Amino acid sequence: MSNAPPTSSSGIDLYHFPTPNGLKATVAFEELKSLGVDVKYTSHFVNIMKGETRAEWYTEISPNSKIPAIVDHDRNGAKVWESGSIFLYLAKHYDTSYKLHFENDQEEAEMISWIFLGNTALGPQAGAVWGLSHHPEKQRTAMKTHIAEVKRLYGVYEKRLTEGGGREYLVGAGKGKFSFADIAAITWVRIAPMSTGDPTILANSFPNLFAWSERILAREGVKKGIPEGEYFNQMRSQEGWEEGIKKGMEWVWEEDEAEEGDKKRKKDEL
Ligand SMILES: N[C@@H](CCC(=O)N[C@@H](CS)C(=O)NCC(=O)O)C(=O)O
Repeated sequence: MSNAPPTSSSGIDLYHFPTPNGLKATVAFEELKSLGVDVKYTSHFVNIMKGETRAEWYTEISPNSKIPAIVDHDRNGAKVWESGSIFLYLAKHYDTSYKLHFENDQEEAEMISWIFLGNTALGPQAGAVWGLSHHPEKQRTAMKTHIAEVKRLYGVYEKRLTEGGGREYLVGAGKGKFSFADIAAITWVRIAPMSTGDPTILANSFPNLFAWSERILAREGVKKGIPEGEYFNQMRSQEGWEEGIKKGMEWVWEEDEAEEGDKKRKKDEL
C-alpha cells in the first residue's frame, strides 16, 4: 500500500502493523470493545518492511514515520501517533466509564508512569535487541548491554507485581485492575525469549511477571488484538523454536565462553 488507503467517513482509522508497538493499539481497541466501550475502528496495515511508513500520505498522519497512528473522524479528524498517546486519547475521549484507566487521580498518575516506562524503556531496549539480532555485523557489546537492560526492567516489573503480597496488574488498588499500563508492557514482555535469547527466562527468573503475562494473554480482547499469524505466534508454532532462539543468540555469548575458557586455562597453568 504505497498509496493512502480509503479514508473512513466515521469512526477511527488505525494504521498499524503486527509488531509489539502496533499490537499495543489493536489490543487496546479490542480490549475496549470486549469491555463494552463504544469505539469503532477500521484497521489499515502499513507495511513497515516495505518502507510504507515513509510515504508522504502517511507522514502527514504520523510525522515520525512510525506505526501505530490513528485518525478519528468522529472528532474532527484528530490525528494521534505514538502508542502511548493513543492510549491517553482513547482513555480521555472513549473510555469514559474507566474500563482501562482510573477515576482516582493517584492511580491514573501511576498508570501514566507505567505507560511511559513501557514506551520509553522496555520497548526501546527490547526493540534494540530485536533490531541488532538481524544485523550481520553482530554488535556483541551493544547486544549485551540491551539484554542486560531488558532483564533489569523485567526486575522492575517483577518487584511491582510482588508488592502487597502479590498484584495481578500493574496499577490499581488491592491486586490492581487491568489497564493501559499493562498493555504498554505485555506486547514486549510476551516476546521475552527473543529479547533475551532465553526461552524460559520469565518462568525461571521472573515468576510474577510470567504469571502476569499468562493472565493477560488469556484475555479475550488481548487474544483478538494479537493475530495468529503474528511473527512470534508463528515462531512458537514451529517445533524446536526454543532451540532455534538459543542458537540464533549464541554469537552474543560465545566469545565470552571462549574467553572464560582461556582465563581458566591460564589460571590452571600457573
Ligand atoms: N514509541 C513508538 C514506537 C513506534 C515504532 O517504533 N514503530 C515501529 C514498529 S515497532 C515502526 O513503525 N517502524 C517502521 C519504520 O521505522 O519505518 C510507539 O510506541 O508508538
